[in-house]
Amino acid sequence: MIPASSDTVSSDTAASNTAASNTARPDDAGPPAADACRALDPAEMAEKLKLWARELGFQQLGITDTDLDAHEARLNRWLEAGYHGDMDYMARHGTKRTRPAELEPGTLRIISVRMDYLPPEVETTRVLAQPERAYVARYALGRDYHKLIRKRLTQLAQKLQKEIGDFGFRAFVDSAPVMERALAQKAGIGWFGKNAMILNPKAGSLFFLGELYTDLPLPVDQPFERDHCGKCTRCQTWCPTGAIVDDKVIDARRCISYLTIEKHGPIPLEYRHAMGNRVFGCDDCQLVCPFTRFTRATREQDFAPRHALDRARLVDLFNWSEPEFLENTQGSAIRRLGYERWLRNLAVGLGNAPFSEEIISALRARLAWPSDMVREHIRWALAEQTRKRDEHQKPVSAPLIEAGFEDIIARQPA
Ligand code: B12
Ligand code: SF4
Ligand code: SF4
Repeated sequence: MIPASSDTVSSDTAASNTAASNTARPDDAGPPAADACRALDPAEMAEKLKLWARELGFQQLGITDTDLDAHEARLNRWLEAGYHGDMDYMARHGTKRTRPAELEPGTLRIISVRMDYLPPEVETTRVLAQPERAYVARYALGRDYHKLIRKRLTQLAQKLQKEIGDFGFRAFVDSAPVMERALAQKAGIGWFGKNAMILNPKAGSLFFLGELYTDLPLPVDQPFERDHCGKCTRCQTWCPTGAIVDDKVIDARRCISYLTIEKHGPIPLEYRHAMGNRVFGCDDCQLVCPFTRFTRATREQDFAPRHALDRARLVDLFNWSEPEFLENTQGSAIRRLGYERWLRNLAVGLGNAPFSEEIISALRARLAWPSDMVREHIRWALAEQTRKRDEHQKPVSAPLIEAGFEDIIARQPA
């Protein structure tokens, strides 16, 4: 295992999260793990890891090898189709993403973990149905997950080191060229849904994934082979922007998550109405999924909503000054968006909200904002608002609820 280096940075949302924990094997540390005489045999190590993972707040742990050949071909097709849009980091790392030992020399096994994130009592479809409120993807309501999960993964590896001595490992969450979903499926965590999410039949898909790359010759788990989607196509037919272009294939350029979090320039006009009140990420293809009803609430305090982000009014968030934005999003994944794109996204939400004088005043108050991009989105929103005023405001529609999708109020973990 090598120390963290800059080439592991993949996403612009990862800048502060790339320094994965690393216990490098010193040159004189003796024979590699595979040959060492250990206090536990590999099967016992795997058993202990599963037990400790639970104690550390993970809901699942699986182990797999480094063979991602089938996924390399799929990733290449996805990139060739241009589905990554402006996410250059997805194409930047050559074969490091699909060949784990090229990213971390010596890697033999990957330990994949799942951590559920929906806080208890947090509403989902009910907020989507109130177009004057902001919908923030439920993974981003609390503190940024990267640090928390990486720390727990490191603790997990260190626990094993205490028992068996030194070995090489490196922890990853989201921010490096790692095929997290493919590894999770191979490690038995869940199957690839038509919405491209990893789903578990007992837990849905509202969870994060994380990995430990290691040089330990651990026994591998069975891949999750069964596809539970069957004939269901709810996610595909529901996706507001038609981003699920094929079974398990997302054209990111159409995905609201990409448009609101990853995209830097203006949001294309064709998607603005479909965005509704989704101002940071999108959960629709999970909310309509029948397996989401099995979601269990997280116990992690870090994931609890901050600043009422689970039910805030769009106009209140739009009125945050830049210092307020920086203060209120400290330690949150939202902060990396930056204030300009925050205003951009909220302006779209306000344009989609029912007519209100308060909204018109808030938008007008920012018409002189220095960024061309923000001003253009504000002008669009004002035009939408005045059109609605002139049309005598149509009744507000609550499509998800009208279509019979109930809110998931996650239950406490068993
Ligand atoms: C880039 C990225 C995005 C992009 C592109 C999404 C995408 N589908 O690729 C955007 C910004 C749109 C995005 C959105 C979201 N993301 Co994202 N994202 C990533 C990231 C950084 C890379 C994903 C990637 O490699 N894409 C490349 C494509 C080619 O891979 P793929 O979509 O997984 O495609 C695979 C399938 O198509 C599969 N496949 C195709 N055909 C077949 C056939 C068979 C038989 C099989 C088995 C497989 C298979 O093979 C492909 C290659 O493995 C990962 C973190 C990471 N480093 O892995 C997080 C990650 C995938 N994202 C995550 C989350 C939570 C989200 C959002 C829910 C956030 C939100 N609420 O807004 C949405 C969901 C959108 C969606 N439905 O995918 C989680 C997913 C957790 C889970 N349970 O699956 C991850 C793993 C981050 C994490 N550490 O938790 N994301
Ligand atoms: S996250 Fe939203 S926009 Fe993206 S694929 Fe899922 S439903 Fe469609
Ligand atoms: S909504 Fe249906 S098709 Fe989509 S992931 Fe869930 S089960 Fe599969």
